[in-house]
Amino acid sequence: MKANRTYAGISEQFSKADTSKIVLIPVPYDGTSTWQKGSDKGPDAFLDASENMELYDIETQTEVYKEGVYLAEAVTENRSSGAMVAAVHQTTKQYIKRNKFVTLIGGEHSISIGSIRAFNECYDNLTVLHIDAHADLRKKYDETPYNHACAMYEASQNTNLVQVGIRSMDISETRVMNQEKIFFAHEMAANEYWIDEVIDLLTDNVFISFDLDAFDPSILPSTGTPEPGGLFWYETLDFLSKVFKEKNVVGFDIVELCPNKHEKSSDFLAAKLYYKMLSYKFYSNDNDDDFIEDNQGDNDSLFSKLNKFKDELDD
Ligand SMILES: [Mn+2]
Repeated sequence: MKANRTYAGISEQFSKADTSKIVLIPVPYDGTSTWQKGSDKGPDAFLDASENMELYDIETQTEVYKEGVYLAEAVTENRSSGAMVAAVHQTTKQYIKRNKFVTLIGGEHSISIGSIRAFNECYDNLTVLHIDAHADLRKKYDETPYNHACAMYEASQNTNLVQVGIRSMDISETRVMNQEKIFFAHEMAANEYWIDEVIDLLTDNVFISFDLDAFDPSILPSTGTPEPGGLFWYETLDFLSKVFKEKNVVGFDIVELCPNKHEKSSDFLAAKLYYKMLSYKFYSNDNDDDFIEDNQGDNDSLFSKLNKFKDELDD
């Protein structure tokens, strides 16, 4: 990555580590993908596109970058997928403890094993809202539990995993999936209430793991394993804005951008998706500031697991 680079080219004033409310961790990892390689180039393409994006969000009438976005040093550990997951876990947890809103850009989906592990250790009763074409529920693949095809297995065992947009899986994964908490794309296409039904299954604390191949390949072709029949832009934004409004989204990752130098619109969509998610987060937060602050004290509820870091946070 270029030296002194900032997210979206924002000025130093809004990108300092200590004052930024938001941290963006790039994880340019592509060790286990099985078909098209190249998601290791995702973070750079995402950042390039972000630099060419308008920073006023029309819908919320906000400029969320003014909350501060710190571009963390990329996690480049790639000696093995297990070592990468451990490094992502450690880095993510370090920034959660500093009370940042932590976001990650991949890289392939196995990075989420590390980010989800960190959030699950820090927040009570965590929901992982998994938006993807693929179920990613294999316990092992190619002799490792840290393959991208296994990205959600751990979450299926120890979080409230809710899966949305799924349209590709192996029969073995049907034994792991929770039928009540999986929204298949073909059913969503015929169910106008799917958004409300998903939200009803979420606990208060939600981590979103967004695999870009959830989108229809007609609007996002540059991904490792494109699958027909995916989500479109406005229904996705409608869904996300409601999740951010009704739940405490504690962080998110966006993965599987596999850039193609002849097709930049996918990079731009990823960049815009990220910015929309931040805009929704801080728009809803600003509207409930008192609520959030009240809960950060000795109260339990949303931030209770964070209390164990209280001494470190007070430093
Ligand atoms: Mn996928």
